Amino acid sequence: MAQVTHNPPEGAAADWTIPQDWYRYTPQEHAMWDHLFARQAAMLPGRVVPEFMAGLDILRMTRPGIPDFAELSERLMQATGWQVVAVPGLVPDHVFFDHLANRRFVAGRFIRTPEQIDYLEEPDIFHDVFGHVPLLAHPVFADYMQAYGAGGLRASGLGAIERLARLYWYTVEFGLIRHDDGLRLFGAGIVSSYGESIFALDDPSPNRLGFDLRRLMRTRYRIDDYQQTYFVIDSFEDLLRQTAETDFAPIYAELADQADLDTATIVTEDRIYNRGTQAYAHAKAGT
Ligand code: HBI
Ligand code: FE
Repeated sequence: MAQVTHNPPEGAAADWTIPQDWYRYTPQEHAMWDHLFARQAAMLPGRVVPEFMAGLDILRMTRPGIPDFAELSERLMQATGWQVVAVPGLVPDHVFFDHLANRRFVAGRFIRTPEQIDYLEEPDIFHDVFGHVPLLAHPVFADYMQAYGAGGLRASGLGAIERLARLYWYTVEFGLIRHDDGLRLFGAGIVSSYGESIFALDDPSPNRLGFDLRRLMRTRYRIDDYQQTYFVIDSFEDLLRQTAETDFAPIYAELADQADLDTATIVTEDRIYNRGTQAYAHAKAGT
């Protein structure tokens, strides 16, 4: 991830928010959103957790064009007390955590260009809003996201941001979930990417391992390619139960002298849904 400075950029408020200026989007930018939306909406049913598709309906995101954050936030506020605010790009960790702890999801307002359609450095509005926002309409996941923000503010003081960032990465960004007879996608980094929505579920290459908080917090991740390991949660309720009530300080202390695990490693305690072939070569991945 690009490094962020610690003063809000020109034109941003002290909390790094900026106006979305929805009226300034061009027809080409709306068309880019519609293209990306149509591609994912056609391939996700049956692959993504059903609550994600329900969120698209609850928030009326199936309407064409880039969503107007004011309208989106009105519906989201009614559903779970969350709102979506625009920021220039990545914000400092403590700013990010503070927004989440106050049920404000920070989203980029720019959309990728045709040249960037399958890879871009920073999350754009399609990653942030299509990827992250639908599940914020789900009460349990909404509570988990707020608990994560509160946990982040606590972790900042404990020098445990790196461990906690792995929890976000392997659930909110790249999480899988058990469903009936199989696995389903829910991580925003996956569901906003055509290629990874297929790879994460169907490809024999990556490991798919049962969620284990301590083990996950020791596991490194890659930021510019498909994951070599995906973690599978049993349910959003279970994820919330394992994280919301838990003060992570003892866990950080317990992990302090345990070495990190590389992205593709499997350990004996792992619940293995798929032992990956790791055949996928490192390449610029789709977002
Ligand atoms: N800023 N805008 C934005 N979006 C993110 O997802 C984000 C961020 N800053 C920090 C961050 N994510 C992660 O490193 C946190 O888990 C710490
Ligand atoms: Fe994201």
